[in-house]
Amino acid sequence: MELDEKLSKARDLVEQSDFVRVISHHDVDGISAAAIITNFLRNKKKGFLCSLLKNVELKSIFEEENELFIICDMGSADIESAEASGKNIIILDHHQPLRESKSEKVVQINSHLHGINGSSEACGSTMAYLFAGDLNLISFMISGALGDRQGTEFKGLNRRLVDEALEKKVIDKKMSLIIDCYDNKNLQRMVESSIAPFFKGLSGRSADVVKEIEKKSEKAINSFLLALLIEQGCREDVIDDLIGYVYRLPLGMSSQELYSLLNVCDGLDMAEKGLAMALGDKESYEEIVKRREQYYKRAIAGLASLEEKGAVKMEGLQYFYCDDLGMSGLYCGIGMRYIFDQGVPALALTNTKDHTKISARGTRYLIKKGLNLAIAMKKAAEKVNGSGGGHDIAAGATIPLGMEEEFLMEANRILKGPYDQV
Ligand SMILES: [Mn+2]
Repeated sequence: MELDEKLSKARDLVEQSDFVRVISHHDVDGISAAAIITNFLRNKKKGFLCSLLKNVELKSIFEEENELFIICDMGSADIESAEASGKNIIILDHHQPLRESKSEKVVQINSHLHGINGSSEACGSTMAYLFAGDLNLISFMISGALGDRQGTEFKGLNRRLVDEALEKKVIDKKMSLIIDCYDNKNLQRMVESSIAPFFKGLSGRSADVVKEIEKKSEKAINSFLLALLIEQGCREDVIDDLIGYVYRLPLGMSSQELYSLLNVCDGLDMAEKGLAMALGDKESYEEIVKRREQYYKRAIAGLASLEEKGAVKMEGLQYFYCDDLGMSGLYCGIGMRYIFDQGVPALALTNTKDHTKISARGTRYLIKKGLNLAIAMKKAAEKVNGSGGGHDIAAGATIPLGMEEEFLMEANRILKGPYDQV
C-alpha cells in the first residue's frame, strides 16, 4: 500500500472511533510523537489514554479492550502480536520493520517501508506529524528529530516538512551555538553549566577564561569554543554539533529549549510531565524547569569526577564503573564524545542487587569505521548468559553478577576489530 493510502486509511480509523489508546516511547522522540498524537486527538474531540513506555513487548497492551490503538516510535517489532490481536492498530514507527502488515486491521506506517531512512531522515515524531498533518504541531516533530540525533539542518522527509513550515512562516531558524546547559545568563555560565558539550576543566567548575572572550565578536566566540573542543581531543563529527540551526517554535520556545526539557523528563523518569507540558499544562512546565537545574548539576558533578578518574583502557574498548544507574547512559554518551579516547567505544558498568548493567556508546566516526555496538553487546552478553542489544551507536547489556571480567574480555575481543569480522 502507498504511504498516502495508509495515511488516509489511518485517519479514517480515527474518525470512526470515540476513544483511542495511545502508546509511545519514553524518550524525547517518543514523548514528542505522543505530544503530536494527543494534541491531534484533543483537537478532534476524541477521548484518549496515553502511556509512555520503556522498551516493552506490546502483546499485553493489545489484550486491552480498546476500539483503536495508535503506537508511536515503536510497534513494528510487534507486528506479529498486533496482527494476532485482531484489533484496529495504527503503527507510526521508524525502526527497521520485519515486514509489511498482512492484516487489514493493522496499518503499519513505517518510514523504511516507503524508502525513507529511519535513522537519518525521519523519526517517530516525523511519522506522527505526517499522520496528524497539522503545521501547528511542528514543534514536536523538531524536538523528536533532535532527540534521535537526526541533525539540526535535517535531511529527507524531516527537511521537507521543516522547509514547508519555514516557508509558511510557522517557524524560523537561525545558525547558533548549541550548548545544552541549565543557565544561559551569559557565556561563562553557559560553559560552566553545560553538559553537551562538556568542556574539560571548565564545565562544572569556574570558567573565568571565558569572561574575556564574551566581549568579542560571535565569530571569535565560536572559534574559541571550537578550539577548546579540538584541544580536548574531540573529533570532527562531535565538534560539528557545536554550531547548528536553532528553530523558533510556535510553542513559544526554541527547539533547543524544548529538546532539553523533554530530555530531562526522560532522564528523570517523568515522561508524563513532558507530555502534560506539551498539552499546555503550565505547572508541569515549571516543575520540569526546576528539576532540570538539579538534574544538570548532578550530571555535571558526575562528569567532572569522570574526567578526573578517566576510564580503564583495553585494546578495543574503555570502561568505567558508575554507581548511579539512572545516569550511566548519559555519562557514557557524554564521556564518549567529550572526555575519553575517541578511538574505541566506551562502556559504563553498574552493579545492581541482581545484575551488572552495561551501557555502551560510540561515535559517528566509529560507526563509519564499521562499529556495531548492538551486535557486540548481544554477543558478549550471551557468552556469559546475559542479554544485550540496541543500536549501532548506543547499546546495552545485562549480565549476571560477577561476570564482568569475562564479559569485558569477550567484548574487547569483538570490539578490537577489524569490525567487519564481527
Ligand atoms: Mn525514535
